Amino acid sequence: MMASSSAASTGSPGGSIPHLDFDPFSIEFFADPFPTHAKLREAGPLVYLDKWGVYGVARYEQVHAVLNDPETFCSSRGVGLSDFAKEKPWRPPSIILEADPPAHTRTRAVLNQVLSASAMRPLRAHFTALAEAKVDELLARGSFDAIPDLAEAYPLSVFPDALGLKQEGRENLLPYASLVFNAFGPPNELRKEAIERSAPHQAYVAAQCQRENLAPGGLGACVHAQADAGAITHDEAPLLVRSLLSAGIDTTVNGIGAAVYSLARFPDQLAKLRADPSLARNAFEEAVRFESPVQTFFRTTTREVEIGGHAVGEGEKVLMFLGAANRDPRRWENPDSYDITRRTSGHVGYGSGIHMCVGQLVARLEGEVMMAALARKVASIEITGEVQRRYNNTLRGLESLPVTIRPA
Ligand code: 8QM
Repeated sequence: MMASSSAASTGSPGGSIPHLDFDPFSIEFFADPFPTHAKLREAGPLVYLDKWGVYGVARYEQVHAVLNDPETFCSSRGVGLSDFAKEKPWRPPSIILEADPPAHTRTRAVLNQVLSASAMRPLRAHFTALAEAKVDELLARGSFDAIPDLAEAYPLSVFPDALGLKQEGRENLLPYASLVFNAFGPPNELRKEAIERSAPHQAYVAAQCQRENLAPGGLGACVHAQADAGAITHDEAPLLVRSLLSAGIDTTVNGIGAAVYSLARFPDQLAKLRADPSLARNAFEEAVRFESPVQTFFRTTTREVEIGGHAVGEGEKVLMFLGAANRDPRRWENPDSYDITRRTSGHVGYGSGIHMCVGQLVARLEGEVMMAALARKVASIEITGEVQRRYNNTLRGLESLPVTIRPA
């Protein structure tokens, strides 16, 4: 990465804004983002990324501040690079993610209810049983690929059923999610190829959002029931179900993948978890901080604003490096160590403020029960082959993690 010193002066009190010319959506960066994250944080509280003509924040303080000022840093112009005020979105915008108050307040309230703590209670026993069954099955095999066979297989075994999806067509779920997260990025190969191939995945998702395709009693049906209750209109319900299909699977796949990869790399932490399985929930949370499966999001400025002592105009895109904030040494002690006993609260892996992950209780439930099953049943996780990374404009995770596990 190179930082040019020919930054244009803004005349703001902090001096000139550092201009950086690296591509935060390149394969080289995705392969090892951490040295560049450090340079981004050290360059200053605000940088300008020449490659895409956007501002960037990588320090915890500024990322947190941007996330918690939704009036100034709006979502309704898109949370990817594309500015919906200037470009047509690739799909009808999400009515929760890509919305601002007051519109957001109403849709958020609905998903808050559908995904509330009381909605989790009836799911817990089944999610636990399937996590235990998955670990038993994998122990019987001994050697397997922890990405398809665990990180993907487990969420796919619980979440689509919880939603009430029919069996047919579920192979579209991961490709659709991968598309959604690639589409937040710039018009690079990852985004263009994903959109080119997207028609069948979009058609599948659109159909599954309809009430007649959602099993009674499931989370999808609950969203439609909220329309009966008058909280949203009947045409909004399918779009909110679409949000669950967009954000509900690949995120937990990469969260669980991060947790298993972390336990495999840091056997002392697996030992701690085995000694005290009540650490399961925090072990998952720490993996979300440590790997930050959702690496970045944008906001768009609604007015002139100061960030880190620099003036930023209206209508500018600001890229938030959640993964860099989650390892900012200004905020975290030993940020680069995976420590399952750390106080993880305040990490921005689920965002912060009014848009903070509405599905976080589902994610934590899946993560916790899988970590608890591993804690109770598995003595060791050994990486036995080449670890391959999966590249996506927003998601950080692996394509392949060959492991051998031994029973406790
Ligand atoms: C990312 O479609 C949506 O509403 C939606 C899509 C992606 C996300 C969230 C919501 C943050 C997990």
